[in-house]
Amino acid sequence: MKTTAIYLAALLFAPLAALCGAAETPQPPAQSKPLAPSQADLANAEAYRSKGYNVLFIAVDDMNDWVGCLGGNPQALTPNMDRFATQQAMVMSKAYCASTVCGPSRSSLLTGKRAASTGVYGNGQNLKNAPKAKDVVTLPEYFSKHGYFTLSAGKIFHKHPTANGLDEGQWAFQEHVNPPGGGNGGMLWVKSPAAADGNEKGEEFRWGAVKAPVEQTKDYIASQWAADQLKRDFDGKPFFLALGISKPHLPWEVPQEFFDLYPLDKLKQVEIVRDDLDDIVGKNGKPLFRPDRRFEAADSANLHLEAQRAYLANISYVDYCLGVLFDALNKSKYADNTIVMIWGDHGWHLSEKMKYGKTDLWEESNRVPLIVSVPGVAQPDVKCDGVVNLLDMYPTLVELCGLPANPENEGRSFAPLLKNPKMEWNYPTLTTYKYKNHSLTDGRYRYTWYGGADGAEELYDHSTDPLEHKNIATNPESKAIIAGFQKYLPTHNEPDAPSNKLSGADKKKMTKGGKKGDDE
Ligand SMILES: [Ca+2]
Ligand SMILES: [Ca+2]
Repeated sequence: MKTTAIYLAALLFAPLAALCGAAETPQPPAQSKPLAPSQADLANAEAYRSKGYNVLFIAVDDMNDWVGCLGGNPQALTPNMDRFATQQAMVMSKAYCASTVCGPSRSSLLTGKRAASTGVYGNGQNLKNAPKAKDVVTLPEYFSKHGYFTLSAGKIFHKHPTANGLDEGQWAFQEHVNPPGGGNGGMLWVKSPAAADGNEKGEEFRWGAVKAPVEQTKDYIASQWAADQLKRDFDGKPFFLALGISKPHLPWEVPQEFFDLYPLDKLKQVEIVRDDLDDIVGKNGKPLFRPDRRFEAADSANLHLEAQRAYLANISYVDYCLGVLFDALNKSKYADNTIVMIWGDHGWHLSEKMKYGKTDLWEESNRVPLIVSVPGVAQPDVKCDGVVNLLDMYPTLVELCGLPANPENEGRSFAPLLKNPKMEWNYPTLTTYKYKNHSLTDGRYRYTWYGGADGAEELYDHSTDPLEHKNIATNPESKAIIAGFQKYLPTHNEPDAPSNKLSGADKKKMTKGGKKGDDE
């Protein structure tokens, strides 16, 4: 295994140009290569399918598009994911989450149902308490039911406290582990704009360098655990192996060497457009949004650049951990018949729209990384512009693995796109945040309707305004475009599912056990 030092040295040689201003721009797929798989590829795919593909399902918590091959921030150093995309995988460059926070995003993609169908809209709603979700066969259970061996480590389902301890979706897998070890070993330094601002409420908005070497940190250990599973036989069954990576979720605490990849004096800050929120108004003409408290704290402490560097450092850390798994997969007997799906559960704002966080229905919160390897089917080194949703992963995996379609699935299999990334694919996709607030994109426009508020609207044209600065919803010529989108809004909006409720005694029991649910 490579040592961190060798890895970092390699990192620093090649992509330093990116840090010095020669920004890497995403390259279009090489035109000399055929974009559809050949007949031989398809025949191979059939052979694999008859054996049963394995599935490696990798969730990265709060990772937005600041990944080299996604182009969200050209300064991001992610050589392992980039190499994986170049050599083995297709990048779905217009992939969106079904909801913009962990809980409902994951509940949706794992049940295969929209938030508007289950009423699971927030992190405090366990799908097991939702009348419309509790009996749905989730993605891993469906694979288990059809002959797969299913196992997981880390956060796949959102975590919820219950009277019987922490529910982390362990019931959905034949094996679920939290690999032992994995801590910070104390902190070398920490920084928090909230503290600088005297704003204690923003306390969780912090970053710093941990003392532990990378090999002793949580995500490295989890990746190594997943790598080790690839030496197993699973009783001759195909496997569905799910790995949940915990960073770049706050707090942004990783070893110092990942911060060192981004010298502050070379780094470019995201441009802040101070009047960006002024054109998003309710029916009463008043602004719907104001700068969030994390933004205000970073702004008054002048820590935007350091915050953005910390997020980049965390993404490079994640990339390093995933490298361990990619190496192990390529050396394993499963290299040629394993589907890999790497996905982030929602996006993240880093000062855009004067916000640090997720939740709102803009491109930065809605767009997610989705990198897919299907040996023999999905041509590597291709960026596919078809609009897809994380909700679509369930039916896609079912189709690719040759399982019977699940009629309960509300997503659409994008297996055809993986086979032919240039095919016509005109399906606007939906992202929901809380009851009745929906956003749709068709790859050119984003339309958002705040039905949970007073019906305020936003419309952006990405062909001229990719950063969504100019809301054109009230322009007369937008009427027809908006009417076109409205056809795709859910016709049913399920009321909120019950919130997690614990008695005082239960809470005590949970605290004693040192385990609680995840707020974010
Ligand atoms: Ca998340
Ligand atoms: Ca604006």
